[in-house]
Amino acid sequence: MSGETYYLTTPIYYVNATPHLGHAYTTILADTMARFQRLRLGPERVYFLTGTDEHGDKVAQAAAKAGESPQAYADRISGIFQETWKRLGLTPNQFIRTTSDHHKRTVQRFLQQIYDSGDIYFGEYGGHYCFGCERFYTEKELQDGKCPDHQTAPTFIKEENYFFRMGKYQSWLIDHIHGHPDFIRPDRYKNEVLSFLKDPLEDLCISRPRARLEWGIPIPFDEQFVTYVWFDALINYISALGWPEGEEFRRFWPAAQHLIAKDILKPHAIYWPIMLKAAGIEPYGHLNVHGYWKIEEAKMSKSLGKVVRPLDLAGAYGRDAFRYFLLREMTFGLDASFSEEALVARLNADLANDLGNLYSRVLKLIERYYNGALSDRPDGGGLSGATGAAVAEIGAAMKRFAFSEALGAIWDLVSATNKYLVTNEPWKQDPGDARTKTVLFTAAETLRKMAVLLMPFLPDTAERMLQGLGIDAMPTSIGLEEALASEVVGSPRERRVREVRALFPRIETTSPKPSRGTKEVPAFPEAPPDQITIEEFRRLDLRVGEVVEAEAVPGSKKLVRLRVRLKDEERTVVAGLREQYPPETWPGKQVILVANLKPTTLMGIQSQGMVLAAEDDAGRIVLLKPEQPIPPGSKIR
Ligand code: ME8
Repeated sequence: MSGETYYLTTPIYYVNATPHLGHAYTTILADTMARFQRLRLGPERVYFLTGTDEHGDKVAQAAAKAGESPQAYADRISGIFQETWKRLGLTPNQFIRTTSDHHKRTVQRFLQQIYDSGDIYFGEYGGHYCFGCERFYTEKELQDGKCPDHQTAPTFIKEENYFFRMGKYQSWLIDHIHGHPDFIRPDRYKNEVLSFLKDPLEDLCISRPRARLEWGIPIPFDEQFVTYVWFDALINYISALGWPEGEEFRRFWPAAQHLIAKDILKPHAIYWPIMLKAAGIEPYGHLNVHGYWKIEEAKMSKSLGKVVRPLDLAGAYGRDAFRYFLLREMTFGLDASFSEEALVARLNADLANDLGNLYSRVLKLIERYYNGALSDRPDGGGLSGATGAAVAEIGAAMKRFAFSEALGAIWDLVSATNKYLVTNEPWKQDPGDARTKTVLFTAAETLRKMAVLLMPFLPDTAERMLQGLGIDAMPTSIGLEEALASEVVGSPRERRVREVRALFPRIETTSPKPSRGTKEVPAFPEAPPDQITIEEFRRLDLRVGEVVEAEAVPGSKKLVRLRVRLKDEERTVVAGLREQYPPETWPGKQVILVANLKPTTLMGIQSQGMVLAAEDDAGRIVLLKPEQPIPPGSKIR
């Protein structure tokens, strides 16, 4: 294998706000790509960087508003970003912070170098400054005299500053973009940049007087000034790798790819390549630009009060379901609309129905027919054409960051497998027939390959699928094709299944929201506030469940994690009843479960329902159970 490496970065996010859907989206895309490349090239050849952007006016103002020092404030918000990525299961190799000493030294070194080579000069500038964007606008760029992004009037500021000679490199940049057709992709963004470059490029003001802004990296050759936040921030992409001498810089920089949204195209497509050129560093390989998530057609932003919190969504629906929706719903490069209804619809249709049912169906048949072990089957290749097609399509799509297409290719394989089963109907055949065994073995083998293909996209689900198929060792550094074929990921000659748990619970959508533009219709006939109508009561899906296993939740005195069987599915339920009912007392018990409770995460475990108990005035708690045993799943009316 060649020495191919892969270096992928996300923007470093401002710490003036906590993570929202947009931040989560870019970081999840990058994580998916990093996992994909790790599978393809081996983990040691891949480097995935994210982090936080902590200097500048915006952050200084947010800190002042919060009544904290800028550093304490940046520490706190950066910590929330790091914790959020951890809880979403994201796997960056490094989380960089621009207030780290290493980064500050690198920025100063970079500045000194281009100052020494004559690309920075001192001068006076008067211009329209937008504090929200932290930059000057030309008359032409303003819309009705206002900042086009913030819709606020800029402040006219005249001051002395340091300037970077960007204009000098304009024709070099235009030539570079023409010479490397996918330097900026998709094409619409390349065209936008080229059209911007038709006008002469102004030099970039790269300092801010300390008298006006303290919160920045001091300019090494003039202590009266700090560095403009964008000039500081962009350098993170090389300071993280230890530029100039770092071994990681040498290995990974030649394979650099940036991932951003369209809002920060200009600094990445224009300032950054020119900064690199001026410092004698090769330009990055590709700038990959995605569109914007909109909520009800509005641009999502804190100021508009439309913020979607990634952890709330991942907690409610599961982090893989959240991840799946984001990856699948947005065509790379274009905008998309976010709604919780659309997320639930995809979860029910694609995950619970198509993939989840296929998986449960195959594993249950193998369990029922062969006690879970299907061995020495001659040929598991009945779907190898469809699998090969999926692998090829995924590889091609991922080269273009077409995540949605890559998932589409996996779902084509899911459909092909479902169709194969419907055609062969193993559930109607004699388990002893060689053909029945071949069909089920082929389906199980395809599920195994599907799980490997899903690893970058739905990592938790892929792991559960492989475990259900009796495979514990996850493939790592063996290449995608090898991972599919490999004995490392379970011997293709034998397929054992373990307990079958539903991969995704279906989310019941009993009260569809009224469509936009219509008057809100009350969902139920009105009742006095302390009473409920029979219709309201019927919305509760109360079921009898049977506890199959129970264990204490580590780190909690009260919580116990239960596996509760309903008719033909199992749920994980976290109950706060451990003090009254220790884990060993649960197995075999019948309980009453609120089965359509919105899932919620407790101590990192998703709870899919609630067990009912009664409490007397003295606080004594007893569990409710059916008066006589009744089949699990029975409905309570
Ligand atoms: O611009 N849809 O930080 P930032 C999709 N610190 N992605 C979105 C989004 C949306 N509605 N909103 C935000 C900065 N994003 C600078 C970057 S890099 C050297 C410095 C994502 O916190 C998207 O990745 O404003 C976008 O580019 C980024 O967040 C902007 O994050």
